[in-house]
Amino acid sequence: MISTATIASMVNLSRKQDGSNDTAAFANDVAEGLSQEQKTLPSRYFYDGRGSKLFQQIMDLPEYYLTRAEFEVLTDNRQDMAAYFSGEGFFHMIDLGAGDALKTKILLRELEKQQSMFDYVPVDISGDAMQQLSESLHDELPELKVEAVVGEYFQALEWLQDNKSERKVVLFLGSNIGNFELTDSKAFLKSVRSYLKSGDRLLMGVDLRKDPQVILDAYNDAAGITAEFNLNLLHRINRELGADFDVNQFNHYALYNPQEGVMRSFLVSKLEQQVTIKATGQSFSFDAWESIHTENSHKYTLNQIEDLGKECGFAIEKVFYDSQRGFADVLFTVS
Ligand code: AVI
Repeated sequence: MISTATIASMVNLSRKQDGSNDTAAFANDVAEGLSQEQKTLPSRYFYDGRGSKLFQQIMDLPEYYLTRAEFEVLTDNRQDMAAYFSGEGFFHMIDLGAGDALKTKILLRELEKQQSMFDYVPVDISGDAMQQLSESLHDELPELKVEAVVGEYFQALEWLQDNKSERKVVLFLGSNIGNFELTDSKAFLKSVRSYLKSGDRLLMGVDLRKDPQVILDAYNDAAGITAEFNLNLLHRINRELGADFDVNQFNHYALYNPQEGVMRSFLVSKLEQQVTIKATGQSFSFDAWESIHTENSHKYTLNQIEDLGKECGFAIEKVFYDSQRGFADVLFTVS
């Protein structure tokens, strides 16, 4: 194994390193969510080690069209995209939530092929993921300058503001915007915009409205992987917060509302039961068939995306679709 120092620089902005208490924040969020009338748990806690592995499996499922569709968009349009990015000289390519960057690598290879002048700044909350990505890029694209950032999106953008004055191309792929509430997606995009200036760009992956059955199947797969992914949240609370959820007594339930364009996921208690969480010293009661709301995945029309961008200071430069027109990577300039 190669040490990171020799292959790429890695900046760690994560709160973990200064000893601050991530478990306490998790415990607070869980207690707050379960105290509400409609119980809720934040979907960002899906991604512990097991949850991330389950999400990798989801992306390979026949029903989960999103990842394949975006692969197709990036593969079919890579030359065009690279030309938009590199037309005006050197830039930093900032990949928010990079993970294993399998999709971004399509663009990285093309940019290298076109001899574009850029460096790559993957950002992810997982230090392990950034270490592995730095190593794999060193093997696959040894010429590429990589500066991985471990931290939250906004910590990373703040850091970029202080450290990188050159042109920026921000990637926010994979329909991650869809997991935000509308107010949060506006706040997020406005914040990204505040770190950009004229000539900078944002490429954002969005899942578009389509046959409701296709969407429903994607979040309720026959193999039950999405159910495991959703239920893993309870396993994580048991493990990390000393809770006693009987996970077998909860069902995964996914529901798509075509009027709102929102896929909602729930965990439903099969019976009346009580759960105790040691970390907070609290107990929570569940009625039979009471639900915990765990995730929203928004599906958009292009008009909605255009309006959302406009409100946040972005103008659409180009929309890249997959062949089914069910998924788009939207290229924005700052307006
Ligand atoms: C990460 N995110 C875009 C996925 C989605 O489609 O909302 C998470 C996911 N949840 C269930 N399946 C996949």
